[in-house]
Amino acid sequence: VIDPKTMLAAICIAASFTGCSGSEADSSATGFPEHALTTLESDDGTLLFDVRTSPSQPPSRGSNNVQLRVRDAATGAPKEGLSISAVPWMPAMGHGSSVQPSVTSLSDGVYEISNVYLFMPGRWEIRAEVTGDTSHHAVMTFDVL
Ligand SMILES: [Cu+2]
Repeated sequence: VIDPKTMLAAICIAASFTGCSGSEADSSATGFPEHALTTLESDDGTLLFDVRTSPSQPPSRGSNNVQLRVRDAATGAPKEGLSISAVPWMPAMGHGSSVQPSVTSLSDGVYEISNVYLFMPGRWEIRAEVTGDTSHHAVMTFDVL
C-alpha cells in the first residue's frame, strides 16, 4: 500500500520536472487543468473516467467542481448521453455532505459535477453512479487537507 501523502509528493516532484506548473495548467477556458488528476475505471471495467478538479487539483476544503471525461475502455470513444449522479462521502466517519452536487452533461463525453462541498479535512470519496446502456459505479478518492 502506497501512503497517499508519499504519492502526492511524488506527483508534485514529477510535475515540477516537466514544467507543468499549476498556473500554466489552470489556463484552460473551463478552469480545469490540462492534465487529469487520475483516470478511474468503472466497477465493471467498461468505462474510463479522466478526473479533473477545479479551482484546485487535487480538491481542497470547501466547494469544488469535478470534471469527468468518460470514454469506452475498449474503443476510447467518448460516452455521451449518460446520466450521472454523484454523492460525496466520508467513509471513516460515515457521513456525506450537506450539499447535493449537480451534474451537467457537456459534449464529447464531458460531465461536470458542481458544488462538491468537502467541508472537513480527511479522506473523501465521491461515489458516482452512471446509467446509460447499462449501469456502472465509480468511486473517486480525495485526501483533503
Ligand atoms: Cu468527517
